[in-house]
Amino acid sequence: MPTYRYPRIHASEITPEEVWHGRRDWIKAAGAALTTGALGAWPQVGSAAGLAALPSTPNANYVVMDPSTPEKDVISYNNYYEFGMDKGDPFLYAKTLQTEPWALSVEGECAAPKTFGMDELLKLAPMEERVYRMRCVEGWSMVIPWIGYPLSALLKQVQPNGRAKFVEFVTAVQPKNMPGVSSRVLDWPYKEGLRLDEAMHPLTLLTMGLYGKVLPNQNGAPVRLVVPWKYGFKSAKSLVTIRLVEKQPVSSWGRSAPSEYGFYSNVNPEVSHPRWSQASERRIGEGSVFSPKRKTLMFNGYGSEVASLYQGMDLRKNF
Ligand SMILES: Nc1nc2c(c(=O)[nH]1)N[C@H]1C(S)=C(S)[C@@H](COP(=O)(O)O)O[C@H]1N2
Ligand SMILES: [Mo]
Repeated sequence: MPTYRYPRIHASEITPEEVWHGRRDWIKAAGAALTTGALGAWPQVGSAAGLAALPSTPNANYVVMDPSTPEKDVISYNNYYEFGMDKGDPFLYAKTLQTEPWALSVEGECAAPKTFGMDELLKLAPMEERVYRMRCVEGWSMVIPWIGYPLSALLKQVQPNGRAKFVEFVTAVQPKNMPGVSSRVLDWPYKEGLRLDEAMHPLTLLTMGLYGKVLPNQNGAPVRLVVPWKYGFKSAKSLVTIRLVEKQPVSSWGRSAPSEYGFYSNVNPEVSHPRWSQASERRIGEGSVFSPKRKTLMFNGYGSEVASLYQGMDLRKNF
């Protein structure tokens, strides 16, 4: 098994820049292992071995009674179509994603548009650990300890103006590094959108880590969105542009199948996907495929926090 460089100091002593550069060292070490053919055991499923620690403070307001999904499942059962359509593809192929250098541009209807480097993003606001339930539109779910801070902290930096009503999220396209983008399953880049008030909601997390470490590539390194009351596809990975806009943006899934993937895509057990029910879910890592399913909760269990955003709206029409 190749030996990767681990940070040798305690996580709490690491500054954000050291975290970032630790990640780069790891990526270099991994690259060297690749070219020397020393990659027999790459990567160990079990934990995201070798990824730099990302210090954070647990936020006690965001905990889940159910146990967290084992790390090995969180990092090996993924949807990241840029790296293939099978759940195991991102784990196998996303190591080619180029995450250094990285820039995230926040632009559009705002007074102070700005491009942020990772060093800056890592210290923009206090890093929190938040355990969220995640529900994929395909009928499976996980409980994941994410690390990040509210997206609102970033959006406030650019001072949205009065015309900003929606937020568009655009993710990375690296044709040489992403075997999936040669396929026409989706229009690349993968895009998503939220209403401005959804984007500013305290639950909406700009996410840079999970399970105490920086994000594995397959989970959307180096920075992604996490919106826990919506189906998983709204949580766009590997963000490069966040654009404040006046009109409701069209998402990649909405463009490919508008009757199946609505703009809102709030988790709703009462509104079926046209091809399957959304009333229940299989929790990954729990029991077997024969285990009883769990009942899916309205707004994925976050109704007390987000239901007011949709007061008076017909959630069947606005699916
Ligand atoms: N860029 C990009 N982001 C994406 C996807 C994708 O294919 N490409 N898949 C989405 C879907 S369908 C889900 S369920 C979640 C899965 O996140 P995870 O693999 O970290 O659990 O990522 C979402 N973000
Ligand atoms: Mo999903």
